[in-house]
Amino acid sequence: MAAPRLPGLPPPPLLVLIALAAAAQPPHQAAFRAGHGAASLPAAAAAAPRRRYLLYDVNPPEGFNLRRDVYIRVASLIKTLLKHEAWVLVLPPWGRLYHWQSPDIHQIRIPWFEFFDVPSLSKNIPVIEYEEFLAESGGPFIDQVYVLQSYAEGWKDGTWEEKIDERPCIDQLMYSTDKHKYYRGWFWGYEETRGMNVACLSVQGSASVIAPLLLNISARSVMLDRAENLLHDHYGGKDYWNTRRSMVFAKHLRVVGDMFRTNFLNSTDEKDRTQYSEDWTKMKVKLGTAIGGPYLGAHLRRKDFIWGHRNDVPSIQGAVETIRSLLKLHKLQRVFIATDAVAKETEELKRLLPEMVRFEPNWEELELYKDGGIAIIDQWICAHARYFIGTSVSTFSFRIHEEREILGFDPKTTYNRFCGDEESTCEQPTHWKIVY
Ligand SMILES: Nc1nc2c(ncn2[C@@H]2O[C@H](COP(=O)(O)OP(=O)(O)OP(=O)(O)O)[C@@H](O)[C@H]2O)c(=O)[nH]1
Ligand SMILES: *[C@@H]1O[C@H](CO)[C@@H](O)[C@H](O)[C@H]1NC(C)=O
Ligand SMILES: *[C@@H]1O[C@H](CO)[C@@H](O)[C@H](O)[C@H]1NC(C)=O
Ligand SMILES: [Mg+2]
Repeated sequence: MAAPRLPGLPPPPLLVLIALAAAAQPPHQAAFRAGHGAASLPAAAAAAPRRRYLLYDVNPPEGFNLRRDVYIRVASLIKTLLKHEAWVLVLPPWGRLYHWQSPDIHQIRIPWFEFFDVPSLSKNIPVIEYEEFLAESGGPFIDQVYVLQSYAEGWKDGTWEEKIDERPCIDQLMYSTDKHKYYRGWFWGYEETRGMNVACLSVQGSASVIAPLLLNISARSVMLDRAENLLHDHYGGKDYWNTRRSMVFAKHLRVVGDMFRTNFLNSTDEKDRTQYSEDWTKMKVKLGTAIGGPYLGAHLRRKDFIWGHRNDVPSIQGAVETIRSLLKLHKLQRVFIATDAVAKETEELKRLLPEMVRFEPNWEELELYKDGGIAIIDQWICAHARYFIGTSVSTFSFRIHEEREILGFDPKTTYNRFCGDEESTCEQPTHWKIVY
């Protein structure tokens, strides 16, 4: 550590300096300073900075694409914390997602590098995988778990204010104590992980509303469960987009998608005028630059989106009619379809639209990339289409919109959705303009 020198004075002894630095800080921060001050001790002790760890999890039924959105909110909290202390975000392992239903493949404790490019994430905020946390922090213990919840009384007088308070737990606690008084529960499938303390926090507001509390406690590792209760600090702003841009898909998945584009859709970055850089911080493409491959990209969200007979989701026949008229309008011969439809529906699709193209993984590919990776490959191919049409209010479609915004497509080719067969107004998705 370079001792800060006061101008005109000889450097005071190091110990005095540490004491001075400590005195100027609130108690818990003083402890951290003392850690940093260990530079005067043997080198080994000083090697690892004593950083604090933020962990989080999301309500189990939430899907992959909403979870990607929660990451953006938590990242802005980390940015706020970093203004005061050294924190690192521990990436919550993927798994046990309701929609990942492919049988016989291991879909639990999946590290982030299987889906995202972790060095790219690191250019935005400090992140580590969960297994690195285990190694670095000294074991499977989380000092403090906070279960986030809303306020039992709702909004008082209907006026919105940002607030956070420790409160009794509203829902039944999903953690229970073992015979050593450690808390056991779902820690991303790591059964040996324990919580030392669990409490419930009622929260109303954006992610950074919790920062003062985190800076005021001594727990070195803190997990926020049900982190989707935090809202965006600033949805759609520069900070939002920086984090979103840093969420680069893992290269092996992009390569599979690109090979599929080349082999089946006559689409390459060069022909499509796609300007792509491996380094997201160097990418800033003017909207309208990318023209996309010679195909229509369509995301047809089915399953739970049709069970409720929602009126903003079309029948298969309705979707095919829309696809046919778009192919004609944009003079395209091919359509790439991403869908979670059941076999019966995809057969109907194939019958009505024999020329359609899908990414259909064989068993080896499915085992290798998993349901999450296959969904990313679908999204990547849709993101490179000349024209994209998605499903109303599907976060899967929203993530494709953002990807196309980053790639520099004309918004007219992106913010489109299918209309329900009987839908009268059919409002189209909002253009969330990228901010650099
Ligand atoms: N491969 C693939 N999977 C899909 C597609 N559409 C939906 N899925 C799967 O179904 C899931 C979508 O449902 P959810 O789990 O509810 O969550 P979500 O990802 O937040 O997205 P939405 O429900 O669409 O808002 C995705 O995460 C995928 O696993 C698709 O076009 N291709
Ligand atoms: C910080 O902690 C102290 C002691 O627990 C408490 O009295 C104080 O209200 C806390 N301040 C904030 C901002 O949370
Ligand atoms: C592929 O696209 C190029 C133009 O970008 C075109 O000249 C060529 O004929 C296309 N090939 C096929 C097989 O469609
Ligand atoms: Mg969903």
